[in-house]
Amino acid sequence: MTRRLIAGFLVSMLPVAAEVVSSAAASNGTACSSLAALTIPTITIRSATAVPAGPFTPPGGSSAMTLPAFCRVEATARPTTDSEIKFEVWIPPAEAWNSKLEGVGNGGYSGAIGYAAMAQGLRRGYAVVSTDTGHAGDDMKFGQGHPEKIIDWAYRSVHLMTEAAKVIVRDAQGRFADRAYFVGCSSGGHQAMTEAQRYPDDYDGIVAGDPAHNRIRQTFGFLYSWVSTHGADGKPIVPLTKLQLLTKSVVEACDGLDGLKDGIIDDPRRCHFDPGKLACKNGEEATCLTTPQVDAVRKMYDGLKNPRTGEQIFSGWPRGSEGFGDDPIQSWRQYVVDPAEPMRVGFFRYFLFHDPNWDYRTIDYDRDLAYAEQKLPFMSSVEKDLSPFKKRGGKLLMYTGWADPVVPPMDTVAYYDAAVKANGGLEKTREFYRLFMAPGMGHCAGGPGPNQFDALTALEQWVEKATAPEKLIASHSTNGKIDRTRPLCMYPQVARYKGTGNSDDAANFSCVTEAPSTPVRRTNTGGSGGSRD
Ligand SMILES: [Ca+2]
Repeated sequence: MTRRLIAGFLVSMLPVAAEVVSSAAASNGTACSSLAALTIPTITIRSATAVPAGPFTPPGGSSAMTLPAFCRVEATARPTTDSEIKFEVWIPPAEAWNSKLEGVGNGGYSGAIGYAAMAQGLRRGYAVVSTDTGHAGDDMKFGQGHPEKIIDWAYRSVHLMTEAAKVIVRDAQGRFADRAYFVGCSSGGHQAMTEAQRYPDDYDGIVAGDPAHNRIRQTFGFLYSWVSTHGADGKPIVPLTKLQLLTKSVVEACDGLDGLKDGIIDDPRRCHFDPGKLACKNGEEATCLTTPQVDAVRKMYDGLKNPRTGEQIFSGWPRGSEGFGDDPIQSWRQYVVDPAEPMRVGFFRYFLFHDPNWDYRTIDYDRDLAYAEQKLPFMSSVEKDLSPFKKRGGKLLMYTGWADPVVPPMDTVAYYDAAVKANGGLEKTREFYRLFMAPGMGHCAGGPGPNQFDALTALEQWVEKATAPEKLIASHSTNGKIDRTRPLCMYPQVARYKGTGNSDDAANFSCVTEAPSTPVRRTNTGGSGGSRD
């Protein structure tokens, strides 16, 4: 915020200098409307329009956003005869351009250009690009009979939009962008990891938030979690009120394990709260769990194991993610409990088995997983050797919420731990790839923990000034007012209260390294302290 204000001041206070730069830079560029005449192989530029500063209503958007002036380029990429990848590039005028390109990610299987994220980047001075990933809408039917469209969604669309945006921006400004960054969360985090692994030359710096990049196994995890939490009649076993009861009980039991009673569990791997503690003794009541409810919750925590080999196929969901808020996304509701069928069951029906009537109760977690990983390996981006990205000087900043009810953070941490091994150990990996865990943060945002932070600025400092981020300062707000700040530490470090001063002020915390499974007992408040293993 402050940076943006300062940048705004500089521009407004130095009109003469800005105009000089502008005319010099613009002299080699192509006027916006003339960009429509560019002929890029496999790309069709549908329109190029100079949009004046003021309200702009994006297609399909219900309300206008206020934007600075920009050149709007609408284009379509057709790498195959079955492809129809729409993307847009928004280019600031030369005097407002920060000389950088930002690619922004998508959510879910959403076939929609990320206008809100584009607007954010444009306001900060970036040329920005986003794609609809090659189809419209969130329905996975688009993949039925369209294997090329699945590939477009999985990795091709973001790469092609990036390549095209680089040259379109070059032609508009008369020079290439100095730097290119990608920023995404959830599916956008998956896209971020795909770019780092598959197309290391595309971006100088990448922000990967709550990455859903272990996509195939995550999808099996969704199916298992749904089957585990719904009866034979398809009705949910655990109601919302009991999800919230669970989070409350878990936090009561485990909040103090990190040495500070602040309503946040720093690392749920240290919390071994057993839902059996809430088992009903005298019939069902609002404040207890029935036997089927206890069983369902245990399965959610434990995750999916291969029934034949016992291998952990996908991690469980963290304690503290059950129902920490009222929105469906702030609990297990949106991705597990509320849907009438397992989330992303379309993956099996339309992408894998080509059988719209496939019955998810017939799944064979052993055989079907092997088949999926053989048939659609490109759906996941879990390559651990990131040396091509490191070698080109790329920097990767990953973050995730410890209370994420959608993409389990244990899976993200497991990937990072494995990547550390594959890239020469922690110190060598940190030279280009750092992970920041946000205690009490939900899926990409929200939650009781501090969940607002500027990862992109930290990444830019790293790429452009060789100042590697040791921590990110995050804030938590209630009704728009900041009521807590905390450092998000570089994993495996954790933020530890120094013991004096306001515990809602990041300045009173330091990042320290602790063995992951060693409980800290500086206060006498760990409710389940005696029952941990
Ligand atoms: Ca705590």
